[in-house]
Amino acid sequence: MRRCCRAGSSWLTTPRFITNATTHNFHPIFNLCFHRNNTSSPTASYSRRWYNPEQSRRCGPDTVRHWVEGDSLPPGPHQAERFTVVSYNILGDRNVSNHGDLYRNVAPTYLDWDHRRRVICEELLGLNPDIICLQEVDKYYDLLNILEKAGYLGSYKRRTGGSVDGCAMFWKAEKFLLLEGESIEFRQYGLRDNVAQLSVYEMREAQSRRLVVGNIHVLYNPSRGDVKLGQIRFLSSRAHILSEKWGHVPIVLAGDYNSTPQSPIYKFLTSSELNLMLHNRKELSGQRRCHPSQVLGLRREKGILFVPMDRFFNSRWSEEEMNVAIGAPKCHIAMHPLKLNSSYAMVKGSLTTRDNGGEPLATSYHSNFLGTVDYLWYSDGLAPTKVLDTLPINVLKETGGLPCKKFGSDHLSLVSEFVFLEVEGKNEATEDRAIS
Ligand code: KL2
Repeated sequence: MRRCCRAGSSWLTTPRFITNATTHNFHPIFNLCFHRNNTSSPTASYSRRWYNPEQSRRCGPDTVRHWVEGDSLPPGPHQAERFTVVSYNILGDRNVSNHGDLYRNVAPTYLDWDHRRRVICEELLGLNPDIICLQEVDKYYDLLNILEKAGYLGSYKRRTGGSVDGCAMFWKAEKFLLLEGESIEFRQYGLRDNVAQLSVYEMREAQSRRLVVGNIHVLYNPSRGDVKLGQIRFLSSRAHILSEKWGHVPIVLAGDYNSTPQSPIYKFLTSSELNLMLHNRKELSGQRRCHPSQVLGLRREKGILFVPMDRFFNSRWSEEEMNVAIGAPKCHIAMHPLKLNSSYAMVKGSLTTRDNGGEPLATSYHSNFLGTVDYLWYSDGLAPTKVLDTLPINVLKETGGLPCKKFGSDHLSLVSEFVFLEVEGKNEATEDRAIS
């Protein structure tokens, strides 16, 4: 039985968080943990004609996120072997200016990097996670400066090409030792300028507990599902190789997959394979169905009569696109080697925040998109014990768009606690082989 977490839980910052949640006051937890003396609030004047101070005011008390606990596990040695992971697309500062039209409902103060950096770091430090996976990082050293004072080490991989942002991972030095780190430049495999990171960690207090963590920001282009599939396939395959190398260790894959829970790409992630002949290559990611006016029911889908024809004509795959998606010639089935579950889907939350499959209704909101693209995937050998629920659509709607006063990005952070499980057949010999 799953339940919403209330005061009295023993985990990390939870009791304070829940206490504050119930009093609808988000600030004290952050003040306790970070910038104790920083009481500053945004002071810029709101002069742009579209800014609605009423909307911004409402981005306050309602935007409380609640912890949801998963099925309780029988007591055992694994109780101590828990860790928390955050996946967070923090919205690159350069992307704010490059895609200004997406944030026309947002007060300029809330788009300002100094403000966003403060809010993002307060949130992260308040959560006190063991591993942080960020995407769209273009001010890595700003974040490292703050996070290393809180005991984190970090690694960064910038995208190739003209982009200035990339992926960053931070981990608690006192909790995890980095055994191996790898970064992936998808360009090297003809898969665009996106990047990903993979790290192998060992728990300092339980050295038999090792973990592979991946962090990816998948290509945005809604039409190029073939490239998205190729990138995800490649990341899974590298994660699998690292997992085998270090003794069949469990895997967490965090990131922004630029694909929705209703999409064929999501199905590919959960079922480990996808028959491409059954899908329109331009509709693999589901992104096109997430315009806020569609999601909020303000507008009917345009040209609905023509959709079937459109799908028919676009469903043909060229040999090259098949190759990009699958990585092997003359094959229609894309495959990846992992057995993955999504932590939010496995720890069901409030019906106001989740879809039928348990995924958040939205992890990202701006003028052109309201939906879910971020995930925390995990393999056998782990179980999610709690997740930080996202926000109901009506609450997001009231913000008028992200970022807002309390949330420093156009995405929400995803946060999950995991526990290591005993895996049948795991023995010392396997571990010894991995070390040698
Ligand atoms: O969807 V994102 O935002 O994960 O939140 O990933 C990309 C988009 C990010 C990096 O490429 O920049 C955003 N329209 C809207 N957003 C865009 C576009 C676009 N044409 N191009 C890039 N992004």
